[in-house]
Amino acid sequence: MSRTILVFDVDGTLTPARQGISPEMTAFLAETRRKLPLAVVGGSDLRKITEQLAKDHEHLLSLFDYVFSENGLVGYKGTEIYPSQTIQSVLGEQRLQEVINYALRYFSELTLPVKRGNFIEFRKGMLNLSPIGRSCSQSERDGFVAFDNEHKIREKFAAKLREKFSDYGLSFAIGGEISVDVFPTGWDKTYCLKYFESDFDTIHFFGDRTQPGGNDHEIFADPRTVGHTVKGPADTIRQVSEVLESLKLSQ
Ligand code: M1P
Repeated sequence: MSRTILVFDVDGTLTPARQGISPEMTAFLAETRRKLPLAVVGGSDLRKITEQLAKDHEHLLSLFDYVFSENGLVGYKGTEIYPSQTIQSVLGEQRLQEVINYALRYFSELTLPVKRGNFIEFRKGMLNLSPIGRSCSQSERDGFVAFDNEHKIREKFAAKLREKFSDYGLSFAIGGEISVDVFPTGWDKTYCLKYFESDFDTIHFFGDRTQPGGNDHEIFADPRTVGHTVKGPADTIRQVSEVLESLKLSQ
């Protein structure tokens, strides 16, 4: 049998956006892992992914063969951590500040139903820019999602960023619901593939934001993967079950 691995996005794939995993999904993954190795690759930082999928860091690492946060900039094989890089080391402080200052200016001119705090989250391999602010409540988040669907706040913002910083070697991806991720081009989710591509003949990837501009697009479209677009956790279970059946691995 060929060596196959299943790789999962987090938000909208294993869990509802920014929410916890269900007991049903946890049990399904455990059962699936008895048949095939599993990896997870989220756009969020490790703290958020841990909160969503597990009791704590050690528990998270025990659930998957590979765990990647920030698209793979922070990665583990079992409990072994891979070396990582930083966005500031690649972009340089001056350019980094230009992007930050532009985003803050742009946000200062937006009027939204509500604005809260933590507009810029500085991570190891990316900036996460949120017009409403990451400290909004769940109901404020839901309100922003509806407003953004109607007024395309993030699409317009990401388009401006792409235009303004076209020669900075940066990518601007709409991953979740209230923010835009900014990272050096190539530091999308394909970044994690280098750690295990040579160990597997077939890499199935499951994600919800697979359209161009979404943060699952590059890994979904990559020739090294078989991409699956899912509509949410229940659809993930359905599509994984189909893959297991096709491999004659279902019960
Ligand atoms: O995993 C998808 C995204 O999750 C969060 O998005 P938001 O808070 O906008 O719903 C962020 O952590 C983002 O970086 C990530 O891509």
